[in-house]
Amino acid sequence: MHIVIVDSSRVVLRIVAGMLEPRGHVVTQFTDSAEALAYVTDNPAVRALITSLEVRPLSGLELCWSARLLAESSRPLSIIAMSSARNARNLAEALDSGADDFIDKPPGAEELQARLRAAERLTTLQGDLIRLAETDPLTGLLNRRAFLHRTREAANRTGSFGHLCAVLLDIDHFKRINDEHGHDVGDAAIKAVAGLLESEGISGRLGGEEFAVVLPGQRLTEAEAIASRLRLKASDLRIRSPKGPVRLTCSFGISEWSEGETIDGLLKRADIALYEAKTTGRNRVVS
Ligand code: GH3
Ligand code: MG
Ligand code: MG
Ligand code: MG
Repeated sequence: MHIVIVDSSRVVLRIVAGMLEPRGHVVTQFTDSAEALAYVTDNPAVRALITSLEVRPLSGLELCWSARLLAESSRPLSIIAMSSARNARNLAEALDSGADDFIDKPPGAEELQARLRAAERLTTLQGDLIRLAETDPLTGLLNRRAFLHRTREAANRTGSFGHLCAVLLDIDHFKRINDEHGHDVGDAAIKAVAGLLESEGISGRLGGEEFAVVLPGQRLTEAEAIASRLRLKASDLRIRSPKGPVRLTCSFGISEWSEGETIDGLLKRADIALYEAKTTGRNRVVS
């Protein structure tokens, strides 16, 4: 596990790290609690935060609370408070501030390792549940809800001066593929198109054979270039079927976000563009 430990004393940090590193854990040490929070925020691979209650500039309780907010935004993270003054009040305050567990400072090696094994069981389960809740099982892309959530987060980060575009795409005459080749070949077609999108921005399956890609940091012309490339790649696909390779095309609609617009509004405009692509002949990109 990647573990962050926070204490005002380098000696304590070294002692705790010395209990964890030989067990294969990756340990990052901080004496400054604000720096620790920034690091945990920026590094999603961190699975456990062990913080002394006696730290600065954020108090240990404040750090627990901020870390709890991270953990609640779909992030598997175990928070363990540590204090040399272990009493019922400290313990209750730490747990009420978002800590999952409480240990003595300095902890006993055996106890610390056992508590981390318990923490690891929970964060692994939490990670599995988050993945299940966010993923479309057929394609492995984000499902609609997770896609919208990530897109809103990206728009919040983009602010007034940044760019962000949405691309909606839909397989053309998909019903024919299902009708002529069966549902399994239809599913394979959906997976193949999804495979083209995996590496592009924030990509999700909105439903059926309709997908969306949100491209943070991209202007309209860049999004158009990406969609044109995807359009060609889709028309190059050959889906295996008992009757021989099946070909398909996709239609694309693009919109560019401007600050103040809702994500629903942005996607609605991309959908109108997609509709135009469908009604003007399909296998095209409209923005
Ligand atoms: P258009 O070019 O206008 O998009 O035509 P279309 O035939 O693709 O039209 P439409 O979007 O209405 O058809 C979608 C079909 O996709 C209807 C539904 O039966 C099928 N479908 C939805 N989800 C799945 C799925 O998970 N697997 C398969 N095989 N088919 C699905
Ligand atoms: Mg349709
Ligand atoms: Mg379709
Ligand atoms: Mg459709």
